[in-house]
Amino acid sequence: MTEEKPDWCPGCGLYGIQTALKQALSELNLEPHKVFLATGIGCGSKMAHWINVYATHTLHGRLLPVAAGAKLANHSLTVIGMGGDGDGYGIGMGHFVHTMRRNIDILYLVNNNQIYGLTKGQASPTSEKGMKTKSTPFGVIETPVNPIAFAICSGATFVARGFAGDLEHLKWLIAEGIKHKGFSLIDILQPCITFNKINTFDYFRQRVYKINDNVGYKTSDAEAALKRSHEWGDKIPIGIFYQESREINEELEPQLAKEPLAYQDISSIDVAPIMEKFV
Ligand SMILES: Cc1ncc(C[n+]2csc(CCOP(=O)(O)OP(=O)(O)O)c2C)c(N)n1
Repeated sequence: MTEEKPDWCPGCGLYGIQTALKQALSELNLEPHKVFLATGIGCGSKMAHWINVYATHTLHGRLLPVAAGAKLANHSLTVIGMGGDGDGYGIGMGHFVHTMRRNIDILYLVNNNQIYGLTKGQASPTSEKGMKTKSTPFGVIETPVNPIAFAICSGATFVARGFAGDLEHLKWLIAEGIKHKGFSLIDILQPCITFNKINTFDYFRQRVYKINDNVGYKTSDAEAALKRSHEWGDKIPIGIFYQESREINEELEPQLAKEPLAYQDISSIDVAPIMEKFV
């Protein structure tokens, strides 16, 4: 963390995400040195500089391999990844699917503003069809990625959607995501007040509703969650869509059973033959 203050546009949804994240970490009493945050490249990815935890600002679309590597090196850490929809659902999509199916115990926050913010307003994989942007002056022609449906089908064991305009709910989701053992995705509806004039705070305030308030909704039912994930229009569901308990990658790796790799004594290992071979 630096002494600098966030340079996000005044009114950006990222301030809400930052507050909810800080409050969740503090309510869980997680000490800063026990948390590692890996971010990609984008407006939201600058979060690495403005939260008092260990953090690395990685490359565009590459935060998940870094987060997974950190978790495997020291699985006693709480590891969080954060990046934009362009970062995670575009260039980073390959990493996204493989980290989910491995079920590595990390929380992945996607600040989904449905636009490329940092590079000033090009269409992203979640921009709505027909949306006019700097890169699509006649409107987006592709069908947007549905991250919730994709995550449910790819092996994520905690799949949720939050809204940057509902801090209490988002804080709760983040805390649940951290407590969940396994890969957690929280796709966060994040209005970009400068480059996305469609999906605004008002747009979401009129549409979002909380699925977990519905007593009949079961987060263990993957088929129901998948069906719900396709709801996007006059009503937009937020909350925990799906949650299951499955063995995590760290439990299946025999080398990690004894203790975190970072703490294992390697003084008796003779590295000379390896050095001879490669150097
Ligand atoms: C390999 C690579 N390709 C492209 C870029 C340029 N670039 C930087 S951020 C960005 C997209 C930002 O959008 P998003 O990931 O949705 O994050 P946001 O800024 O909206 O938070 C792009 C294309 C880059 N830095 N590195």
